Amino acid sequence: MRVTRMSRTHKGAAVGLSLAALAAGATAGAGPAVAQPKAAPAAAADCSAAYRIEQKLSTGTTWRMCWRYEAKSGLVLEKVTYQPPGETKPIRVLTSAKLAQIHVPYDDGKNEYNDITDYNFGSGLVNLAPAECPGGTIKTVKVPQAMDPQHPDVKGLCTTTRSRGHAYRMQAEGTKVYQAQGKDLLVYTVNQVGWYEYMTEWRFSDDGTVNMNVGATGSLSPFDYDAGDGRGWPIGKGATSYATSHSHNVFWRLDFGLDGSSANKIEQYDSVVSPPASGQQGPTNKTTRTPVTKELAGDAKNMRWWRVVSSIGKNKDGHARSYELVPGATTKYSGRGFTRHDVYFTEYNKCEMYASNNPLSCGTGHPKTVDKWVNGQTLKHPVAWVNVGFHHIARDEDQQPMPVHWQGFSIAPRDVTAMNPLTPSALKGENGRPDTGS
Ligand SMILES: [Cu+2]
Repeated sequence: MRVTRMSRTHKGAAVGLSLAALAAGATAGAGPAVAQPKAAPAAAADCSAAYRIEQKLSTGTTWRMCWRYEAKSGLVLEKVTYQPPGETKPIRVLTSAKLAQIHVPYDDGKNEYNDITDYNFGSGLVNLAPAECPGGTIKTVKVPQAMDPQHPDVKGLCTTTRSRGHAYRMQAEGTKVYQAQGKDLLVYTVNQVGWYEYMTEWRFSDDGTVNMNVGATGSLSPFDYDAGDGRGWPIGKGATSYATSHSHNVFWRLDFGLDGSSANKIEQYDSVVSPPASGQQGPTNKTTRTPVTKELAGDAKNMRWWRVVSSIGKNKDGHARSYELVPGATTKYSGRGFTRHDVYFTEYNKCEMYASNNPLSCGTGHPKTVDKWVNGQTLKHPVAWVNVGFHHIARDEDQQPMPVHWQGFSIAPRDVTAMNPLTPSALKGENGRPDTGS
């Protein structure tokens, strides 16, 4: 019921709770053993069955991972591996992946929230009805510092599969069509923070792509309806209720571990288009690779991208395996230092866990925000922090409930396998320069 919900504007007491959380340290929740899909024992992820997520998709790709749950970030996925058809062993992608902050500054300057660190986002895990996890399994999570301490066990972690449309299509000679319908493993939770409910969704595709998104739904805060000119939008009758505009700046922390090694390399690519030189038919485009050897606060740009490269693993073509960061739509918020950049690569430090208001004790004078952790260290074990912003100017449709608005990004395999991992057997010979038979 709405009346039982706490508004963040009334939630000062929750800060006290989060201090208690700090003292206790992040604790993993335990869920009861849940039936898992069968797997070859040798390939199972290195965690007990209750914390294992393993799914072989109908297209032949298996994703495996371990999960744990903490009071701040909520769901943490660890030891994530990808095994497409034709690979004899799981390929490690991520050592650890989680939300690292949801920063919500209101446009009138009156409120600014760090939901993950200051409002124990993870503790707000809610029960999912079976219909919210169609075809899947809802795991029980023991929630640290649960909102209702009498009931810390929450049926709140859904794992299921979903079709994603065409994985590929190719017209061959005659009437033959090669086509496949792609499948995803979905892992998600819903966490309540004030009047908002955030869906944290991880989508593992059979082609090796991982999509991570946060969806915001629930209700607009009823205490923020008097925004002045340029700071809000009228959403009730006439011009009486001006919902205050605000940003949702979401940070993810990805600790890659390609091929099981933390010693990944970072590369930045930039392409520059030039008009046709004399005698040339068209414009040209030159792509430059820049190794990122030291910590970086990166800004997205047209024709710029980054990848994380394995230092030990190669695919069967002899190319170094890598994962590319694929940006999602973002609206960068310039109000704080840590929101001013789209991606950060920092050297791993076990006490640097949250992008802002980092509550862990890193020693005297250690900064609390990710931007300040970029201070020239050589990257030996890089951690990627991705910042995706959404400026929410409310609209009439936001009542009621508020439709889910999504923000996020992807990581896509680049040379992890020598060919399309879903290649049909008839096309397995088509790798590289075509054999013209001459
Ligand atoms: Cu919003």
